[in-house]
Amino acid sequence: MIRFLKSSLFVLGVTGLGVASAPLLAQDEVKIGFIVKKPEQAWFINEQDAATKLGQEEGFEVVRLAGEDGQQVLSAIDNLNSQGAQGFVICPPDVRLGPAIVNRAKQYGMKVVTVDDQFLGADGEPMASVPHLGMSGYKIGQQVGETIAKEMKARGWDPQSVAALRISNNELPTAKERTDGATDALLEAGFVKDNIFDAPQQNTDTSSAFAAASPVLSKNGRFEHWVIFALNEESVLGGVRASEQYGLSPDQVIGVGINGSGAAFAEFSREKPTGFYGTIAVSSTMHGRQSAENLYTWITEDKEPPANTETTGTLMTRDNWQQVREELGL
Ligand code: FCA
Repeated sequence: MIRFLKSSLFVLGVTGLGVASAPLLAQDEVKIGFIVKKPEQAWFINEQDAATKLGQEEGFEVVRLAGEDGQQVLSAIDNLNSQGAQGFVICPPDVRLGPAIVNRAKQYGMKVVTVDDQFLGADGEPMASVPHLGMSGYKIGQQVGETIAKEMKARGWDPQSVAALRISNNELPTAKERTDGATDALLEAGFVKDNIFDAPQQNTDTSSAFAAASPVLSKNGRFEHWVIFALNEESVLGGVRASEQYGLSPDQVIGVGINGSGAAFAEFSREKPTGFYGTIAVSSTMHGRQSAENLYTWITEDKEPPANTETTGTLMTRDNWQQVREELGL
């Protein structure tokens, strides 16, 4: 703290400007929050780990917090303020909380960047004023659809015999982009449009996907083969578990997820293959590290991060998962 005061005064003396406009120096005590909507999911654990590691390397502190609903997010911000944090990275539990979160941060003079799920403004449009880093949802969705189509061909499935379980979350824009991308790629590859069935999930986790998938499978028992896709691998795994419970065998199911996190590694490590064929891996390490770095640079050098950074993915299957994991630093 003494160090902090000293260097702030130094900046004041040299520039003659008020404290508010003096950027912090890198050696000052910088503290940032990293708030995530699902702290128990491997994707978010890895993001927070990567941010913490960067902080250790560069000399700033990262406070890891859960924000599973609006109330919890607002108290997390209050908590960060009382600890003297200068800003936070957040993946919000509901993108429509954007304006409320930005207001609270402004009250405290904190900087905010979003990771993964971008805020929506009151007009329902993405809040371009908040720097964002996330996956390029539509393109990654297309990779999912192309992977499924290729595997259907490899297995020699007749398109008429195949149904798609589309586990959807249309309230969340990145989720809709991903499932739209997958749908378009499948249709382009000749998938039968009427054979696509929606299973709307309440949340972005395995149990909500399982609950959404089960009734759709039982209602459409006439199909011999199923493909499964969703916004992430946790949800595809929920669909795959539902297909097993319904009595489908792994060779009747092609599930392709998105993320490439511990949930997928555990599945690929099973002795026998399951209906979870693959996942489009994105680097959660890079997401956590880069978003924290962007915020840190903003705080210390007053350099606002790019408005929107879009990341890409790589197909990971049972055959190559360890290699892809290494390449992406996961
Ligand atoms: C959303 C999903 C996560 C992850 C992230 C990049 O937040 O819920 O699983 O895919 O986007």
